[in-house]
Amino acid sequence: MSLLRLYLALWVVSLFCCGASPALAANPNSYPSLPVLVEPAQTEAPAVYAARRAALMKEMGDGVAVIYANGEEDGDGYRQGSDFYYLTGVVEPGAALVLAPKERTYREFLLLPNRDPEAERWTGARESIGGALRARYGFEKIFRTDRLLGLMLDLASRSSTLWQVMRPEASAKPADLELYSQVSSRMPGVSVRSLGLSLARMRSRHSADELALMQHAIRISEAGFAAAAAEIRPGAFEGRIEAEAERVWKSAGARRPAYASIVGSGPNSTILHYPRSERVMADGELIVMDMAAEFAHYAADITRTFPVNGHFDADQRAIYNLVLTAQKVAFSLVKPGAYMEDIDRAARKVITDAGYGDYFIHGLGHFVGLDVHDVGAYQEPLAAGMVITLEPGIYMPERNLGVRIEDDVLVTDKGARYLTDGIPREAAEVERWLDQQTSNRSQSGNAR
Ligand SMILES: [Mn+2]
Repeated sequence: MSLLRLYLALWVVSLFCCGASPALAANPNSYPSLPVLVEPAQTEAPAVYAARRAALMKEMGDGVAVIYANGEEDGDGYRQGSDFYYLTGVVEPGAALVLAPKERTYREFLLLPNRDPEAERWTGARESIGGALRARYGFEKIFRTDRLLGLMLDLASRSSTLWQVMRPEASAKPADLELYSQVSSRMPGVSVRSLGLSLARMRSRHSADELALMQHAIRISEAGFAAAAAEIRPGAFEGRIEAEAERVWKSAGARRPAYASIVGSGPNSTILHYPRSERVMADGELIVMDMAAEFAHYAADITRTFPVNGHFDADQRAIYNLVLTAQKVAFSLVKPGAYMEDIDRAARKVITDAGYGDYFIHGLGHFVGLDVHDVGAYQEPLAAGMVITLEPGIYMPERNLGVRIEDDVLVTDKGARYLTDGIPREAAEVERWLDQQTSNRSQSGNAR
């Protein structure tokens, strides 16, 4: 725990000393202090998750809910499902959470898969159920998952509403509904009801500690951009830009990129999710970099578009400024009570009025949080504590010219604030900053 904090402190200090990003150094107030994190999973204190479970149980009122862990393996290991993680902080695969607010004494149950000593030789030892594990996870009742159906039947016999809390997926029958139909096939009279957007609404309104983690994810992402920018030049390989950024994030404690990095130069700048990063960039082109880190489970989401040779030509500058203007108009509208739809429409109007409406082919933005495309009530008014992206873009394949500018914006009590204020957006500042990153590289003797 203390080691991690020491590490983070050293990292922040090193950032100031090396002048990697003057914008950051000029703005020390933008470093909220991080919550105490529990290594190695980088979770918060058990009480934080207990309070979230209590809030959700208040919404339920009665009945029973199961929330499955629902995580996925990717190249960087197991990533816990965000609903389950938000409510437990537990990062083990195969787990489930059961909530039963009407019970007299024990209202929440954590279920973990059986131990498997042979598998644990390969993937690491798991703890036995006991006092130590209960204290660490903040649950008085921890069972094995083979007891799940029996537990559900017992709880539902006293309070017969089964709540669907997790957002249903389009692709398959959700695991919770599958379990609920097993319960109802054994026990007549139970009903399944949806809590709708309750958990999504909770997740989208971030606490101060969550915002500190997201701000940190953004700061290390920005440091990655600074390192990557020093490598941008005619003849450079797209993959080198991606590798530099990811190296910096991982060195700073990020487990993984928040999403597959998109680094596209020239014609690739017009491909929204260009996945390959294998082209050699040329003089006179633009490079779009949509890449950011995940830190302690929280995502950042940042896109910058830079000129490969360090200077925008007149055409590029005009398109760039148009996209930037659309983003500024959008930002000016972000405040509690505003609707995403209206902000999208206003930004789109800027681009459409200039004659480029057909080249802005995606939505303006989305919530960011535990997931990069986070849950939230998109049709409801914005509220303080929410973080959204503003990412207008223009993509013209016939001119090999794509521009996207994406920032993460916090809805505050009165308006909004850019959380991603560590990398410049104005074209002239971008050019100066690129020049600075390149000379930092030569001075530090890293030129290769
Ligand atoms: Mn985005």
